[in-house]
Order: sequence, then C-alpha cells, then structure tokens
Amino acid sequence: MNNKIIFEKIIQKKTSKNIIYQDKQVTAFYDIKPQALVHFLVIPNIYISSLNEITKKNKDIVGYMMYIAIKIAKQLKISDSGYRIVVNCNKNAGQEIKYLHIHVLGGEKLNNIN
Ligand code: D5M
Repeated sequence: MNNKIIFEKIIQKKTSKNIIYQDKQVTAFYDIKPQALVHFLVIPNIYISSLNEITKKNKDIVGYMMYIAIKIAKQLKISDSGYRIVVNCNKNAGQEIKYLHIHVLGGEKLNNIN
C-alpha cells in the first residue's frame, strides 16, 4: 500500500490527534516516532511526493512550509535555543513516507550531523 495515505488521513483529521496547526495550504503535526524532545512535521495539503516533484509552478509551497515551521518553532519556544529542519528525499536519505514533509527537531541539544 502506498504510505502517502497515512498523511492524507491526517490532513482529513481521520487519524491523528496530534495536529498542531492547519490552514488551507499546510498541516503540521507531531511526529509519531520523535527523534528529539520536540519533533513535528509540516506537510502541504496538496499531494507532492518528494522534493523532486517541486516545479516552477508549485515552488512557493516550500517557502510557505518553512515559514509555518519557523512560526510553530517560535510558538513552541524552541527557537531561541535552536532547532533543525530536515527534508529527506528518496531512499538514500531514508524517506519512508512518499509525501513531502519537513521535519522540525529541537527542544534539546541535537547531535551534530556534519
Ligand atoms: O519520515 C517519516 C516520518 O513520519 C517518521 O519520522 C515517522 C513519521 N510518521 C509516520 N507515520 C506517522 C503518523 N501516523 N503520525 C505522525 N508521524 C508519523 P521520513 O523522512 O519519511 O523518514
């Protein structure tokens, strides 16, 4: 089964009770397998499978997803101490869910990745 359905159900509010924010364009919710004290995801409401499907036509959604991610990070008070934004694209990066999503991780000291 295509696992994008998991995120589609969250947008339709059929599964997750963990929605933090939703508007016409994006939905944000807590990650089910948190890798930091605070770990949430931001997704577009319109289906885009990965960063590779970003085009001239739909590119504005990426900036908007980032804007909302930052806004929520501030609301959750993880912005001053710092946070990390990650987007996995396809198998080498370990993208499990084939539905574009931004990870936002913070609330504690994160391991260096570079
Ligand atoms: O990250 C996919 C992420 O999606 C991973 O951190 C778990 C999370 N996930 C999977 N199912 C759910 C539900 N139902 N609610 C919340 N979070 C979920 P990737 O970048 O694809 O590896």
